[in-house]
Amino acid sequence: MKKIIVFSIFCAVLTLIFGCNSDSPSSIEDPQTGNYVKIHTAESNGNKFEVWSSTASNFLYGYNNIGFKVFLNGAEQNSGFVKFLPTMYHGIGGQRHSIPVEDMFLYDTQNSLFTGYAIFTMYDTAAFWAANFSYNTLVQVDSSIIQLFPESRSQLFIWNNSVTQREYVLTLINPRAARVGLNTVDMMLHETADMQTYSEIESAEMFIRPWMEAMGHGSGNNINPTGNGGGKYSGTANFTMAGQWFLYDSIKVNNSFITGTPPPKFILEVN
Ligand SMILES: [Cu+2]
Repeated sequence: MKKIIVFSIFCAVLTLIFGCNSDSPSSIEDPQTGNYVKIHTAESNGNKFEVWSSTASNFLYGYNNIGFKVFLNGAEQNSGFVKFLPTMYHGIGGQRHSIPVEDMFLYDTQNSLFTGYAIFTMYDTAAFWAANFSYNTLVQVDSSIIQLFPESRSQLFIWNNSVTQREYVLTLINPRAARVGLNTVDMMLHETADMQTYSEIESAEMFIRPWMEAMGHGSGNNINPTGNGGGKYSGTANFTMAGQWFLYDSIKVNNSFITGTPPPKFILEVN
Protein backbone atom coordinates (compact mmCIF):
# COMPACT_ATOMS: atom_id res chain seq x y z
CA MET A 1 0.00 0.00 0.00
CA LYS A 2 2.75 2.37 0.99
CA LYS A 3 4.52 1.66 -2.28
CA ILE A 4 1.38 2.51 -4.24
CA ILE A 5 1.00 5.82 -2.38
CA VAL A 6 4.64 6.70 -2.97
CA PHE A 7 4.27 5.79 -6.63
CA SER A 8 1.10 7.89 -6.91
CA ILE A 9 2.88 10.89 -5.41
CA PHE A 10 5.78 10.31 -7.77
CA CYS A 11 3.37 10.29 -10.72
CA ALA A 12 1.62 13.41 -9.46
CA VAL A 13 4.93 15.22 -9.18
CA LEU A 14 5.95 14.08 -12.66
CA THR A 15 2.59 15.29 -13.94
CA LEU A 16 3.17 18.67 -12.32
CA ILE A 17 6.62 18.94 -13.82
CA PHE A 18 5.99 17.57 -17.27
CA GLY A 19 2.27 18.19 -17.61
CA CYS A 20 1.62 14.74 -18.99
CA ASN A 21 1.29 11.12 -17.99
CA SER A 22 -0.24 7.99 -19.43
CA ASP A 23 -3.76 9.34 -18.77
CA SER A 24 -3.01 12.52 -20.63
CA PRO A 25 -3.13 12.24 -24.40
CA SER A 26 -1.86 15.82 -24.53
CA SER A 27 1.59 14.54 -25.33
CA ILE A 28 4.15 16.98 -26.57
CA GLU A 29 5.81 14.39 -28.81
CA ASP A 30 3.86 15.87 -31.69
CA PRO A 31 2.72 19.29 -30.47
CA GLN A 32 0.06 19.40 -33.19
CA THR A 33 -1.93 16.30 -32.37
CA GLY A 34 -3.02 16.09 -28.72
CA ASN A 35 -6.53 16.59 -27.39
CA TYR A 36 -7.41 20.20 -26.62
CA VAL A 37 -7.47 21.21 -22.95
CA LYS A 38 -8.41 24.59 -21.51
CA ILE A 39 -5.34 26.55 -20.42
CA HIS A 40 -6.46 30.17 -19.97
CA THR A 41 -9.52 32.40 -19.59
CA ALA A 42 -9.68 36.13 -20.34
CA GLU A 43 -12.86 37.96 -19.44
CA SER A 44 -14.24 41.48 -19.37
CA ASN A 45 -17.65 43.16 -19.68
CA GLY A 46 -19.52 39.87 -20.06
CA ASN A 47 -17.25 38.70 -22.89
CA LYS A 48 -15.09 35.67 -22.40
CA PHE A 49 -12.24 34.11 -24.37
CA GLU A 50 -11.05 30.67 -23.39
CA VAL A 51 -7.74 29.40 -24.73
CA TRP A 52 -7.41 25.67 -25.37
CA SER A 53 -4.22 23.87 -26.32
CA SER A 54 -3.51 20.53 -27.96
CA THR A 55 0.20 20.88 -27.21
CA ALA A 56 0.28 21.02 -23.41
CA SER A 57 -1.70 22.08 -20.35
CA ASN A 58 0.03 25.49 -20.31
CA PHE A 59 1.40 28.04 -22.72
CA LEU A 60 4.83 26.68 -23.63
CA TYR A 61 8.00 28.16 -24.98
CA GLY A 62 8.06 27.38 -28.71
CA TYR A 63 5.25 26.05 -30.89
CA ASN A 64 1.72 25.85 -29.43
CA ASN A 65 -1.30 24.48 -31.26
CA ILE A 66 -4.16 26.45 -29.74
CA GLY A 67 -7.85 27.21 -30.16
CA PHE A 68 -10.35 29.65 -28.67
CA LYS A 69 -13.89 29.50 -27.39
CA VAL A 70 -15.69 32.84 -27.44
CA PHE A 71 -18.70 33.62 -25.25
CA LEU A 72 -20.63 36.88 -25.64
CA ASN A 73 -22.87 37.34 -22.61
CA GLY A 74 -22.74 33.59 -22.09
CA ALA A 75 -23.54 32.64 -25.72
CA GLU A 76 -20.87 30.56 -27.43
CA GLN A 77 -19.92 31.81 -30.91
CA ASN A 78 -19.24 29.52 -33.86
CA SER A 79 -18.54 31.78 -36.81
CA GLY A 80 -16.28 34.72 -37.61
CA PHE A 81 -12.71 34.91 -36.40
CA VAL A 82 -10.48 35.48 -33.40
CA LYS A 83 -7.29 37.50 -33.25
CA PHE A 84 -4.73 36.86 -30.55
CA LEU A 85 -1.87 39.24 -29.90
CA PRO A 86 0.60 38.31 -27.15
CA THR A 87 3.27 40.80 -26.12
CA MET A 88 6.42 40.10 -24.16
CA TYR A 89 7.43 42.90 -21.79
CA HIS A 90 11.05 42.95 -20.73
CA GLY A 91 10.34 44.87 -17.54
CA ILE A 92 8.27 48.01 -17.13
CA GLY A 93 9.39 50.63 -19.62
CA GLY A 94 11.74 48.06 -21.14
CA GLN A 95 11.69 46.42 -24.54
CA ARG A 96 8.58 44.75 -25.79
CA HIS A 97 7.80 42.61 -28.79
CA SER A 98 5.24 40.24 -30.18
CA ILE A 99 5.55 36.71 -31.61
CA PRO A 100 4.59 34.71 -34.71
CA VAL A 101 0.94 33.81 -34.36
CA GLU A 102 -1.94 32.73 -36.63
CA ASP A 103 -3.22 35.85 -38.32
CA MET A 104 -6.87 34.85 -38.05
CA PHE A 105 -8.15 31.94 -35.97
CA LEU A 106 -11.13 30.48 -37.88
CA TYR A 107 -13.85 28.23 -36.49
CA ASP A 108 -13.15 24.54 -36.75
CA THR A 109 -16.42 22.64 -36.34
CA GLN A 110 -14.65 19.36 -35.59
CA ASN A 111 -13.00 20.77 -32.45
CA SER A 112 -15.62 23.48 -31.73
CA LEU A 113 -12.76 25.98 -31.49
CA PHE A 114 -11.25 28.85 -33.46
CA THR A 115 -7.93 27.12 -34.18
CA GLY A 116 -4.38 28.09 -35.09
CA TYR A 117 -0.93 28.41 -33.57
CA ALA A 118 1.26 30.70 -31.47
CA ILE A 119 5.07 30.49 -31.25
CA PHE A 120 6.47 31.88 -28.02
CA THR A 121 9.96 32.88 -29.07
CA MET A 122 11.55 33.63 -25.72
CA TYR A 123 11.50 32.40 -22.16
CA ASP A 124 12.77 34.76 -19.49
CA THR A 125 11.70 34.72 -15.86
CA ALA A 126 12.45 38.46 -15.56
CA ALA A 127 9.93 39.30 -18.30
CA PHE A 128 6.15 38.95 -18.44
CA TRP A 129 3.55 38.30 -21.10
CA ALA A 130 0.16 39.84 -21.72
CA ALA A 131 -2.25 39.16 -24.57
CA ASN A 132 -5.04 41.01 -26.35
CA PHE A 133 -7.96 39.00 -27.68
CA SER A 134 -10.48 40.15 -30.23
CA TYR A 135 -13.50 38.62 -31.90
CA ASN A 136 -14.61 39.90 -35.34
CA THR A 137 -12.64 43.10 -34.55
CA LEU A 138 -15.59 44.21 -32.40
CA VAL A 139 -15.23 42.55 -29.04
CA GLN A 140 -11.97 42.85 -27.22
CA VAL A 141 -10.32 41.74 -24.00
CA ASP A 142 -7.00 43.50 -23.51
CA SER A 143 -3.86 42.89 -21.51
CA SER A 144 -4.71 39.55 -20.00
CA ILE A 145 -1.58 38.34 -18.22
CA ILE A 146 -0.50 34.93 -19.44
CA GLN A 147 2.00 32.61 -17.86
CA LEU A 148 4.60 30.96 -20.06
CA PHE A 149 6.31 27.70 -19.13
CA PRO A 150 9.74 26.55 -20.33
CA GLU A 151 9.99 23.50 -22.60
CA SER A 152 13.43 22.17 -23.36
CA ARG A 153 12.20 20.10 -26.30
CA SER A 154 10.92 23.19 -28.12
CA GLN A 155 13.48 24.55 -30.54
CA LEU A 156 13.53 27.64 -32.70
CA PHE A 157 16.20 29.71 -34.33
CA ILE A 158 16.09 33.50 -34.77
CA TRP A 159 18.52 35.47 -36.91
CA ASN A 160 18.63 38.65 -38.88
CA ASN A 161 19.77 39.27 -42.38
CA SER A 162 21.40 42.62 -43.12
CA VAL A 163 20.60 42.41 -46.83
CA THR A 164 16.85 41.86 -46.50
CA GLN A 165 16.75 43.84 -43.22
CA ARG A 166 14.45 41.24 -41.80
CA GLU A 167 14.52 39.05 -38.76
CA TYR A 168 13.61 35.41 -39.39
CA VAL A 169 12.17 32.78 -37.09
CA LEU A 170 12.58 29.11 -37.96
CA THR A 171 10.56 26.87 -35.63
CA LEU A 172 11.04 23.13 -35.36
CA ILE A 173 7.64 21.53 -34.72
CA ASN A 174 8.69 17.91 -35.28
CA PRO A 175 10.53 15.82 -34.34
CA ARG A 176 10.74 16.52 -30.61
CA ALA A 177 11.58 12.96 -29.71
CA ALA A 178 13.70 11.83 -32.65
CA ARG A 179 14.09 8.12 -33.36
CA VAL A 180 16.69 6.15 -35.26
CA GLY A 181 15.58 6.01 -38.88
CA LEU A 182 13.31 8.26 -40.90
CA ASN A 183 11.70 11.14 -39.01
CA THR A 184 9.12 13.57 -40.30
CA VAL A 185 10.46 17.10 -40.07
CA ASP A 186 7.87 19.84 -39.65
CA MET A 187 8.96 23.45 -39.47
CA MET A 188 7.54 26.95 -39.73
CA LEU A 189 9.25 29.99 -41.21
CA HIS A 190 8.38 33.61 -40.39
CA GLU A 191 9.85 37.00 -41.07
CA THR A 192 9.44 40.35 -39.34
CA ALA A 193 10.72 43.87 -39.88
CA ASP A 194 9.70 45.27 -36.50
CA MET A 195 9.29 42.36 -34.03
CA GLN A 196 5.60 43.29 -33.79
CA THR A 197 4.10 41.78 -36.93
CA TYR A 198 5.36 38.47 -38.25
CA SER A 199 4.40 36.96 -41.58
CA GLU A 200 4.53 33.39 -42.75
CA ILE A 201 6.95 32.77 -45.63
CA GLU A 202 5.29 30.50 -48.16
CA SER A 203 7.75 29.98 -50.99
CA ALA A 204 11.05 29.18 -49.33
CA GLU A 205 13.36 26.40 -50.51
CA MET A 206 14.87 24.41 -47.67
CA PHE A 207 17.96 22.20 -47.68
CA ILE A 208 18.36 20.09 -44.57
CA ARG A 209 21.52 18.30 -43.50
CA PRO A 210 21.56 15.90 -40.54
CA TRP A 211 25.04 15.69 -39.06
CA MET A 212 26.39 13.47 -36.30
CA GLU A 213 29.11 15.68 -34.94
CA ALA A 214 30.66 13.14 -32.55
CA MET A 215 31.39 10.72 -35.38
CA GLY A 216 31.76 13.22 -38.20
CA HIS A 217 29.14 11.85 -40.57
CA GLY A 218 25.85 12.74 -42.14
CA SER A 219 23.20 10.52 -43.68
CA GLY A 220 21.50 9.75 -46.97
CA ASN A 221 17.84 9.45 -47.93
CA ASN A 222 16.82 12.81 -46.51
CA ILE A 223 13.97 14.71 -48.12
CA ASN A 224 14.13 18.50 -48.11
CA PRO A 225 11.07 20.13 -46.52
CA THR A 226 8.62 21.72 -48.94
CA GLY A 227 5.79 24.15 -48.19
CA ASN A 228 2.34 22.92 -47.18
CA GLY A 229 0.89 26.44 -46.99
CA GLY A 230 0.44 28.62 -43.94
CA GLY A 231 4.21 28.94 -43.48
CA LYS A 232 4.56 25.22 -42.71
CA TYR A 233 7.13 22.93 -44.32
CA SER A 234 7.47 19.15 -44.15
CA GLY A 235 10.29 16.82 -45.09
CA THR A 236 12.15 13.76 -43.81
CA ALA A 237 15.41 13.44 -41.87
CA ASN A 238 17.28 10.16 -41.61
CA PHE A 239 19.14 9.64 -38.33
CA THR A 240 21.02 6.44 -38.96
CA MET A 241 22.12 5.78 -35.38
CA ALA A 242 21.33 6.74 -31.78
CA GLY A 243 23.06 9.72 -30.19
CA GLN A 244 23.23 13.43 -30.68
CA TRP A 245 22.57 14.81 -34.14
CA PHE A 246 22.60 18.32 -35.53
CA LEU A 247 19.93 19.19 -38.05
CA TYR A 248 21.03 22.09 -40.25
CA ASP A 249 18.62 23.95 -42.49
CA SER A 250 19.79 26.33 -45.24
CA ILE A 251 16.98 28.40 -46.67
CA LYS A 252 16.48 30.27 -49.94
CA VAL A 253 13.80 32.87 -50.53
CA ASN A 254 13.46 34.36 -54.03
CA ASN A 255 16.56 32.37 -55.07
CA SER A 256 18.82 33.94 -52.43
CA PHE A 257 19.97 32.37 -49.23
CA ILE A 258 18.50 34.13 -46.20
CA THR A 259 20.46 31.89 -43.82
CA GLY A 260 24.10 32.54 -42.92
CA THR A 261 27.10 30.29 -42.40
CA PRO A 262 26.71 28.11 -40.46
CA PRO A 263 22.97 27.81 -41.17
CA PRO A 264 20.36 27.42 -38.40
CA LYS A 265 21.03 24.28 -36.40
CA PHE A 266 18.76 22.22 -34.19
CA ILE A 267 20.19 19.68 -31.76
CA LEU A 268 18.37 16.37 -31.40
CA GLU A 269 18.99 13.49 -29.03
CA VAL A 270 18.10 10.49 -31.13
CA ASN A 271 16.91 7.29 -29.42
CU1 LIG B 1 11.54 38.85 -25.40
